[in-house]
Amino acid sequence: MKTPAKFAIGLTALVVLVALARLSTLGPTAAPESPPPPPPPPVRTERVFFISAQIHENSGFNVSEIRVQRGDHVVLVVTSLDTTHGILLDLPWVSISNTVPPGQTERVEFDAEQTGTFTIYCPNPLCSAEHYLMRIALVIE
Ligand SMILES: [Cu+2]
Repeated sequence: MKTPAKFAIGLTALVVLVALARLSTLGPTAAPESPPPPPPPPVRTERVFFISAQIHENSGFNVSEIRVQRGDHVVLVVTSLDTTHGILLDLPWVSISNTVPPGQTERVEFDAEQTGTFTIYCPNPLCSAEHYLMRIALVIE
């Protein structure tokens, strides 16, 4: 059986060993950790699309789909080749209705804030009998 004095010596030796073991893992030059740098701001890519519009009987919009990434800044440069057309876009975060007179060019801009597939329409119901077919799919990935 151990005597209290031997027990105290054994306990002291154990404490010293544990302390030495911990010191050896810390290393002599442990510098204080600095906080990680803040993440860079998201890159906002501007995507420009040149769109021509004419009555659907003569091919309507020259593009049927626009594909962008969420966060992109989208610019639509729309030229009407015959009568009044334009861009009608009713998104959950923005609504745009911009007519383009014959021979004119208009610029429409918005941010692609949510993913999904949306529809861009011609806002002029009188542009032609097939006005309802003038559509562009807007895909935000
Ligand atoms: Cu139209």
